[in-house]
Amino acid sequence: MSADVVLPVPADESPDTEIDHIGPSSPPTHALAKAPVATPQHSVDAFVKVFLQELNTGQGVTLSRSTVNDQYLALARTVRQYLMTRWLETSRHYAESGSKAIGYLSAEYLLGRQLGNALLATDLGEVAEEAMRGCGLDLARLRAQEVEPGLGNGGLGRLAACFVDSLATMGIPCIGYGIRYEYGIFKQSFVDGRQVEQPDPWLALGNPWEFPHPEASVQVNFGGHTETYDDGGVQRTRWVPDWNVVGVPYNYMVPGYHNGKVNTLRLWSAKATNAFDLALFNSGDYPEAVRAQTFAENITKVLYPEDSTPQGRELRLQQQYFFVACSIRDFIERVLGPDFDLHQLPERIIFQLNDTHPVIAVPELMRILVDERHFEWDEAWQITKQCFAYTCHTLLPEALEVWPTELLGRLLPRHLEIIRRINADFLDEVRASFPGDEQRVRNMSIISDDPNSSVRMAFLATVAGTKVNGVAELHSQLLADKVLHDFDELWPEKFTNVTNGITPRRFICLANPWLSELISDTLGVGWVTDLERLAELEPYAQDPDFRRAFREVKQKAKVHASDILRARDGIELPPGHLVDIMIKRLHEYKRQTLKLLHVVSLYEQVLSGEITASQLQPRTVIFGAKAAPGYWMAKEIIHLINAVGSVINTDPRLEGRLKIAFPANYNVTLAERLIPAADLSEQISLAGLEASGTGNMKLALNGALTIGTDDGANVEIRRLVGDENFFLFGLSEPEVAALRDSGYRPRQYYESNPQLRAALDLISSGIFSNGNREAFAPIVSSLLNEDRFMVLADFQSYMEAQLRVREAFADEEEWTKKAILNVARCGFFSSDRAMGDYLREIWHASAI
Ligand code: 26V
Repeated sequence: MSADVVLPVPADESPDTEIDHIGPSSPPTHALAKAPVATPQHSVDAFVKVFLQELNTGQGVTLSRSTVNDQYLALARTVRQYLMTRWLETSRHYAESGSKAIGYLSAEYLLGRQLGNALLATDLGEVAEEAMRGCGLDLARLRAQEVEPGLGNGGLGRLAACFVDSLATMGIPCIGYGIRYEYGIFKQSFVDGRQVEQPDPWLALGNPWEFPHPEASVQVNFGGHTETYDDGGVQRTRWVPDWNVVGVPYNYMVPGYHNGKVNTLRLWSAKATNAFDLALFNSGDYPEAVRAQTFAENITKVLYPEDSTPQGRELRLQQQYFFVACSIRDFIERVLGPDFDLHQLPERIIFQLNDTHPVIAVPELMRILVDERHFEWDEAWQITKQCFAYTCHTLLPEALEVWPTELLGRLLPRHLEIIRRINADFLDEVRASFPGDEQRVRNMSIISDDPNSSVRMAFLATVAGTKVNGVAELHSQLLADKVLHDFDELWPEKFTNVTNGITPRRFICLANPWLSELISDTLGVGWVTDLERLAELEPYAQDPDFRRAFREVKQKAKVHASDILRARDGIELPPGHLVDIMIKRLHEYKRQTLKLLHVVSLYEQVLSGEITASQLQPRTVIFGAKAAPGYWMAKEIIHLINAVGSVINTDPRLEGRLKIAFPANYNVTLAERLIPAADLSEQISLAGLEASGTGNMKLALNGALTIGTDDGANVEIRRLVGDENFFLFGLSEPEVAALRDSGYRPRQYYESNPQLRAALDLISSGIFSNGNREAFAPIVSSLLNEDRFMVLADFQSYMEAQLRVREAFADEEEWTKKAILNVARCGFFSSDRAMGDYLREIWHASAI
């Protein structure tokens, strides 16, 4: 890899640093190390010195006049300096080794805050804390100033962030490629209980973690037509585009944990090209020139929500092509260099396609090889096939991307031609393997004709990828058996599973310092990079002292979460409550309504006198969820959760024993605060629909017990932690399929289950809507009439499982044992393990 990733070099002459407000430990006057790229020493004095220098020369302020934002920026730049040398060295080392790299192509990275992670990776937490104290500042306050980069929607984006963290920690050469959205996932607030979206201008206060490299910009073309020409007797095709933009790379550091390695995340930002502006400007149409510029820069303006509107779709395809075109060009021409022989490309790179979003990279590489580098088609295809692997992250049919050929052909005419040829060759292969089976040929065609001609991106990825993987065992099996069944029959060896994982650095060390300390005191520190070592905690489940310590950890986390919720949302977490957490995107298949029906039913049972309030296990149910702005039903469900919350939270008949807390704007930072406080983890999707889930892993690793269906990675969690430490309920995937086939009639459940009927009737009664009986009718009627996700079918089983939870929680010692065993048995869910699986099974690469 070229050493183009590092820019600033700490000054070797220290400027005048100011020394007011520093307290007892004034910075010494000795200068920084004289080497041009030096790592400052790990001493408090040295740290303070660099910090003040950054404040003075970076922000242009003195400490006494600085704002919290100035202080945060200076601190971030200080920590950054400690990573610089390592970044340079890592890049140089990778480049010199000539080894195979991973190009992780992802339209989303949900990174979370950077400062804490950088301090953790460099082991500078205590130094920074003391240094800030010495300056009269509070590290926690400065950390809170950071706006997290919310460049993702949910699990898929967070997974990408966990994966690049693990690869850096394992010393694997990887560049994460993606999009530098100017606005990330919207900010959510509630007005009268309804979701309101505001833009997320995360860059507004400055971003100390990025390094723009305009000199490494890449031109990206769009539109126009193709033409053939004669090249000394060889017929070739060229693309004659009619507009273009420039992609500017912004590099981000991805620090490995305590290993001196820093990998690169390279996010692309779109800018108008000069030529583009000039042509219009010269035509005398200035407003049009400005409009054109805005148009170009719109490409990376905003992150798309999961279910974008048709108007947004064209822009989304532009985003996809934009970032993969930049990334492939960058890797081939800047990382490998212009003289590299592309016959050897598969020895140097494997591009992992994070879902179908980057799949247009496949025809782009073919175009480069065939049209620009004049490879024979077959040879180009042999190379291309080895350079890609595809991860599928869903089973929902509506989430499998297709692009109308009309749109694709208009935006990327040459790519559509290439896709057609790939498809034609592929269908010949299908015909050869299954002679006479034209129905199969139609079913497998990358280009479908029903109802309109469109390109099925998952099929293209499957045809091109060396491997296709799902993200948990059940998901991978359903992919091979159902969604991509025909492909599995043709190429069974292509299909594999890699169960997701999460990084223990962010989701245990950073999020839960109390648990981390207990584990490290018990086992030593090795578990952070070898999470299976948590198994050594298992015997401690029998140790009453350890159990007490474990409960104290949970208690501290609850107090901390409670402080955060009070300050952030004015929410009180009553002490002594079971903390029951459901945090994930709002989607009908995830069934937040089922959780809500449980709460409403308990309320109804108290109102009707079936139980007394004193029989309730004191419990606070915490929801965290954003709904896609265009997903009407999801937004109605948010409204209902808030409406139920505002009634039950203030009804004295419940004696404060049942509460709903729904903090707005759930994001990675809030997840880090809530997860350690959880007693119960809600993983209640309809079986067969949650590809994996990763919140389930984070919660279990922080000592929450799961109530869940046999879905996604819950299956593996339950197998590992044991039936007795997991609250299973609900239909299994085959049962769901059978019920669907036999004709599911939700109303029957309503009619035959008095508790369910009473809960739904209570919602319809208007009690949660000031007497308005119509307010939530669409939700109730969708449950009664369609219930696509079988909430009513699973209600009874869920209620029974919740009774088992209640009973188990009443026995504090037994509950603690179960919680400890969850932690001890979930080491498998480290993203380090997941990366190991990818490296062995898919990438055939290793640490260097
Ligand atoms: C996409 C769409 C698009 C259109 C309509 C609604 C809809 C709903 C869901 C999606 C899912 C996008 C892909 C995704 O985020 N999948 C998640 O990936 C996680 C990481 O593998 C995994 O843990 C989650 O189970 C899976 O939902």
